[in-house]
Amino acid sequence: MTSKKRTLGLAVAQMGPVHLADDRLAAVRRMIELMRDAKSRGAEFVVFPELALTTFFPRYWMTEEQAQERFFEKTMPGPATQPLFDEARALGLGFYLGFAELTPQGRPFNTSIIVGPDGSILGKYRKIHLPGHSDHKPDAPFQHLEKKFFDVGDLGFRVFDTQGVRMGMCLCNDRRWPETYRVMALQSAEIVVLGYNTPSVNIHWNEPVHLRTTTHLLSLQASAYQNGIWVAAAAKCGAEDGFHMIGSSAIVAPTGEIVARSLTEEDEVIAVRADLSLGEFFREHVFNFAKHRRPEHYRLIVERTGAGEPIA
Ligand code: ING
Repeated sequence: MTSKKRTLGLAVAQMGPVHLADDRLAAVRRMIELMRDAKSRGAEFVVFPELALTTFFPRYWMTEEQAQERFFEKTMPGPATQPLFDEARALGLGFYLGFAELTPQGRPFNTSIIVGPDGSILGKYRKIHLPGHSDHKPDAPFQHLEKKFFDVGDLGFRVFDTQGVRMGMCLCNDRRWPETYRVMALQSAEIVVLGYNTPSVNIHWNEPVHLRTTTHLLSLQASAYQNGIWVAAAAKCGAEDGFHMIGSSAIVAPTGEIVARSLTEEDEVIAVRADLSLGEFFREHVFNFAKHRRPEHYRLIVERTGAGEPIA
């Protein structure tokens, strides 16, 4: 049985370092160049990184007020980001963008949006799995203060219809948690897009550097296969003011295979024509949720937060 081919020109726009001295306009200018490059490769949708407009500021100790003043967006689009929306509309491109959001009520979130090819914001997501810590670790080589600077996301994991596909989104650490993708696959997601900023060095233990890339790709590949979805992940990477973050931006097919991967740790576009019917085969057979799942045996996943005693 062959499904009618449905495809989407899917690109990931990896970004190299954004330094403390770089302002949003410099980042947006780079992103506009990446959009044009993606368009020239047949892209219809482009994925940008997490916190794409600024340096990864959770690595620095400061007050919440200082962070919000310098690194958060009070409006989206705002004066600095409007040119990105204008360019996307001119090129007829949809896109995903990660940024730090300060709501009108003063709540801080690590946020991403999906924007349609007409420049309208179709969906918003606020990061749920916040890694790191909220206390100052003066002896650490750098901080990872996402639990200090951001509230836990309050919008859940949702799926949006855009450009003829069912698209879900998440952010960085979310990609390591299987629940993230399963909740969106249960909403019939066909593609999950995400951005990330992943330090090469683990401040908690001397984790071998290669493991960061291994676990990053493993998370994408396993989740794509186990949910019959495409996964597209965009890094902001390279050494930001000397603090290195991994690249390995990738587009993964529902087979779990990496079909495109970045070669550099700089601004770089990778692009594929994603065959959405590929996911249908896996969701129809191996991972036919309706036919094979048994939620009555999965209750612990929702009832327990941490690991506890074996059930009697
Ligand atoms: N960064 C890292 C990430 O999840 C991390 C933090 C790395 C946590 C490795 C655990 C292991 O890729 C962000 N921003 O979430």
